[in-house]
Amino acid sequence: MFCDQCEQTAKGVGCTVAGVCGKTADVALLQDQLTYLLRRLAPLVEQAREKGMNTDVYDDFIADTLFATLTNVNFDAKAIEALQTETLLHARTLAAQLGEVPEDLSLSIEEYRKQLPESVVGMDNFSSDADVNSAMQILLFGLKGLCAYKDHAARLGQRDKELSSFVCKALIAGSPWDGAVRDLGGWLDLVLECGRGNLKAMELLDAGNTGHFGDPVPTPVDLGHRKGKAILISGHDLYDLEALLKQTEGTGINVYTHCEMLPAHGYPRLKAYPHLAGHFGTAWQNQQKELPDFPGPVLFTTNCIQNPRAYGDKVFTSGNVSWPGCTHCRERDFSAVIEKAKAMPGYAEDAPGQKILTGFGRKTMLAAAPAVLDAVAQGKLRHIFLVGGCDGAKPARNYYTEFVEKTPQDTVVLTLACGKFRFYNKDLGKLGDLPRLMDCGQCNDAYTAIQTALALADALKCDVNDLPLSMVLSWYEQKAVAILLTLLALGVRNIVIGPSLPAFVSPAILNILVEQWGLRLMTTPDEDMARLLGKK
Ligand code: FSO
Ligand code: SF4
Repeated sequence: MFCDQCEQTAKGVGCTVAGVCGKTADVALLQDQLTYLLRRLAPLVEQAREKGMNTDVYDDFIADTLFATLTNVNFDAKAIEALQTETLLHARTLAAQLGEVPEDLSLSIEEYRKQLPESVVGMDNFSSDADVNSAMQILLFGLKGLCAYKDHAARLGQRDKELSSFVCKALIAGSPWDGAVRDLGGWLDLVLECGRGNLKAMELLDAGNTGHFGDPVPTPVDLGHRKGKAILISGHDLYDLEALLKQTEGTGINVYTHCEMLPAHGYPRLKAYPHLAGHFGTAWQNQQKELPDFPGPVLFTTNCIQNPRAYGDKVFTSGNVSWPGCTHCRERDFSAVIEKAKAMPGYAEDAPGQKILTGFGRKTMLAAAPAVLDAVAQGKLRHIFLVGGCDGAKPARNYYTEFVEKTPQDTVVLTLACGKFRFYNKDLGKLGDLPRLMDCGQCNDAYTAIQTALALADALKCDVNDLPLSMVLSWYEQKAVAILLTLLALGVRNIVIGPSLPAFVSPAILNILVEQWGLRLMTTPDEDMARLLGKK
């Protein structure tokens, strides 16, 4: 196997024996084959689109299936094999509808696998040019992140033809079905197009989430618990959470959020359920330590799942997530989770805990923009930091805790995604009426931060890079890659990233990112803070 798609890749180079994440070599190969099969399907979908056929089913399938290859999503060989078979069947059906009978599509899935080229493995040898290869990897990993958001948006009824067409175009690029010849510049153009596409995907998801669940409002969330049976829900799928809340209504079971589900508490339609009781635990990488203490079942709706070795019997999955041996819930039927909750002890006593705030969504942030501008004009607000992104296991990520702790009193911190768990329960106080720490939501809510920054720049009639605003980002998996590409495509400069640089970025491409975008690897909180505040 060869996989270098996430930040914890072995030795900072690539996982070759087994994934640090727990992915086996068998599953890694099946996922690479699946990506190849999606590349095979993509040109057929494009042809169908050009002929005016409705391709929604295939477009949704592609995004959903590529999502299954993201880090910490699907570890189940059987589930990936089933997706391979489905992809081949889709390609066969579509080819027939288009009046084609390509030889390869008449093969069985077992025969198809046997005739695949060696370069299928890990995308590490798609091109002999190291920089082109790097750009191809950046494109694929950014595309995976984009597809995760596109998939969530489609579940909420939000689709965009142009975006679906880009996904196919990006899958075809560099595949045997690609007629184009590109130099490095051509590949980098596609990479930036992926960033723009991801902005669209996040916009669709924002429209889907706010259209269905209402606009998030600042909401206190209890880190304690209530007496009674309990279910913990993790991942990013708010639609699954709503279904679980409906199905547990009147049962006496309380529902608690975990990790990236925390911002769900800010959505009016979700917080209206009185049994959405609170939040349990911190970021994904602590789950093996924390989840055994939860007295009920745990439902994973998206990444990040880890090997539930000591508590697999109480772990349930939905959507794209799968772990061998854990019960998978289909069609949002969570009756198995509910039965498990009834059989488990739950909490014996009420134990209210610390209250933290979430829900600083797009509308709330945009409504606060005049107050922010006023505070800037009066010299009361010196700087805005966006400190967000993914959390992870590396001790170097303490940087983010320290950075936030060291932000001066005349600055505010916006945050999003699971990286916030490094400091989410810190009381940073207030600046005027504004809390100094504002949680804008999940990783996809980078859209909120972007819209807020653009609105501030618009009001001040300046470039977004001239705002007193800095982005200090942490990355782990492919959604973070997609968000970074979006920021680069928008021309956002001087972003600080950490804890380490992606293994799949070649020195020459890194040089371009540094020269043209001023991208920097984090140093120390003190040094970066001083530089970002213009003191150095
Ligand atoms: Fe985190 Fe995992 Fe949301 Fe990621 S839980 S690491 S960027 O999946 O998506 O922030
Ligand atoms: Fe390794 Fe990350 Fe790939 Fe898992 S997803 S195999 S940890 S590079």
